[in-house]
Amino acid sequence: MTIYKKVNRLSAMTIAGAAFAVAGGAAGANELRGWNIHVEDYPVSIAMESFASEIAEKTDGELTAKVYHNAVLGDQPDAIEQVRLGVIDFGEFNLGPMGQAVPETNVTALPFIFKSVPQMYALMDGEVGDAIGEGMKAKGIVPLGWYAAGARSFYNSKHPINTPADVEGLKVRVMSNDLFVNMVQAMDGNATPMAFGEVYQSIKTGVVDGAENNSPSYESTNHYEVAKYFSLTEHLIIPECLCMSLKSWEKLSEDQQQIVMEAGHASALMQRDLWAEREAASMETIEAAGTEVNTVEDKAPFQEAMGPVYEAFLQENPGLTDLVNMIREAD
Ligand code: BDP
Repeated sequence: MTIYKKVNRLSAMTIAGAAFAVAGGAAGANELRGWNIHVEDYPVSIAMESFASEIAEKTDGELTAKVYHNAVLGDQPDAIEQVRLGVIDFGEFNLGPMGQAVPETNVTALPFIFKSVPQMYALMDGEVGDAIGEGMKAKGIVPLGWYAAGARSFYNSKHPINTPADVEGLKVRVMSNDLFVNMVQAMDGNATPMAFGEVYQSIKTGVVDGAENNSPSYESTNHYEVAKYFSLTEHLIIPECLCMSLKSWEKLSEDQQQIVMEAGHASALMQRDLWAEREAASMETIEAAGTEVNTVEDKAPFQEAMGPVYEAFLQENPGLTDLVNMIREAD
């Protein structure tokens, strides 16, 4: 762990402590605390700030919100638990790591389940999103808006990936969820779940050979400096969510709930626009830096390799078969 990371953790503890101290007194009792993993100029971060400003403005300062960027309030799986417990009031999460707590969100983390990013938005804005949202609420998380995270692709320091055989033997960092371990193992790679903030150093020192992510995250974390082969497998299209703790939500008045929900929706629309811009800018940055980007002409062998991942998932979660089919059969 780097010194930077340690300082970050210390300041996280100080911030958390200060927030509790303030919450104990009268002033600031209505300040919501929000978790974010990304750097401040990231599309998610800008949209979350806009969400926070809109809440303060529309409630005339009765309710305020502060966003803590760079994962200073902890790693993603912990933060999801903290939101469920009401210790953190809101956060912007990827539905992949959320799968450990909310089985329904795992459906969106199945490789190649969505046909394209626009299809994912359309389905999440309809019945599929509603069903997943219900699952989240049952576990103490209220979705306020579905954010974009593009498609995830593999990158590594060894060689371009064109076929599943190119993943064989590679040590690949994945987000925390058994589904992603199974996904890499299905191609005979070695998967290592690890916190996002530790990936740069781990690739640099050879603990892992690479990871997988969308281009904005590959760029904003500087992973392209240490893993120069970026192969557009686009194997995961996982939505993200701005969401609130049910416990915090229940403490709001009806008017405040409406304001928060509307601000969440508005911030999601903003984030999707910012996302499209950032994806283009990130591709330019990484290409200018000498990254070797390759398109994958034939994705069918990757999709076929995922057969056992689906089989195991449906066997363990028979209750989610209809939801899986609803997505697979959608145009
Ligand atoms: C990014 C997601 C973030 C994840 C991260 C990761 O926005 O929520 O934590 O990937 O790979 O794209 O851990």
